[in-house]
Amino acid sequence: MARKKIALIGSGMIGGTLAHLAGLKELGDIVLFDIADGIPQGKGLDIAQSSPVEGFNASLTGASDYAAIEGADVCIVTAGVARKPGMSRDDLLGINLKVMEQVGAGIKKYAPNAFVICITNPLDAMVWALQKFSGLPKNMVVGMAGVLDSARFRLFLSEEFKVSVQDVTAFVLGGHGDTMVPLARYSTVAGIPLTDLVKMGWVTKERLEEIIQRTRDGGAEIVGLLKTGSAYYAPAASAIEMAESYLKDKKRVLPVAAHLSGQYGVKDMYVGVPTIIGAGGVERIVEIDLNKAEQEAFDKSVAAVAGLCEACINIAPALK
Ligand code: A3D
Repeated sequence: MARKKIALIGSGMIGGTLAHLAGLKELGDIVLFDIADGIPQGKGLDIAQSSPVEGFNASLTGASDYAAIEGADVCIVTAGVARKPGMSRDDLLGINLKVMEQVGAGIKKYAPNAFVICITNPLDAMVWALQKFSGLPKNMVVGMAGVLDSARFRLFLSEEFKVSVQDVTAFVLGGHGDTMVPLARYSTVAGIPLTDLVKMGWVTKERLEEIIQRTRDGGAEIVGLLKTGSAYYAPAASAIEMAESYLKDKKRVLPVAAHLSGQYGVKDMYVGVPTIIGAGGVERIVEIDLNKAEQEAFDKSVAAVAGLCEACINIAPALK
């Protein structure tokens, strides 16, 4: 069987890390793409030169022409700019929306059968626009955010409880970051819900709230430390987990920004929900009952995403 082909559109900090991880895990041959000519070629060559040492088999090439992504099985999109001081969220949205238009056209032309994972921010709006610009089936275009948000939550919980990260599961819904909705009664330590752990005296409600807030602010905490950029190791690892579930038909249950067509009462928007990712892309959206407080938090999150989509439509009316 021929190797799978993975196209990384955007070869910056996350793109380079994705290439390294995809190589180490032998997910397939890797094409790095970027408009900054030389960067994808240089990173590809550098990582390829690590393959004899690490002992993995994968070809890594770099390109600044979309023809190079032809026939890709997976495309992971990080192209765009990050917010710089003095730049409003709308400024960023306008710039990255144009990038999504170009990327969408490239994928439509050269990789129409790919499973597409968008990481570019503002995530929930960019993945929505990318699906429309590319015209790919909605179950084949997703956004990465929930895996990262829940990984951050799991890490902080494991540190709090002094248990292995492997025994902590977290359930998050909603938009990325600020409006993320962690569901304590579905997040567990070895199957014991956080709500029970509060009753058992493992953690107070107030301390749990602090951990949740740190998770929401997880991206900003890293930007504050790095000063010149945002997180890239954990975002890349999260997207690779999603790509692997698709490529190996693992049917992992993962929180992703998925297209909703009525689920959770939401129509034609991308919002973070639990999904099953397998060879059919998003094979199922897992719908759970929300209590009043959870529903309110989810509605607030959906309203924030809707606001971003409206802003996109104002810039590019064709998205309507
Ligand atoms: P960075 O290192 O700046 O890489 C972005 C790359 O995109 C650069 O190499 C650019 O040259 C390239 N690029 C710009 N415009 C285009 C274009 N039109 N076509 C092709 N390539 C282009 O950023 P990064 O890798 O650190 O982050 C990438 C994106 O991910 C940003 O939008 C971040 O805000 C976002 N991000 C999202 C999360 C989520 O959890 C959703 C987490 C971390 C970062």
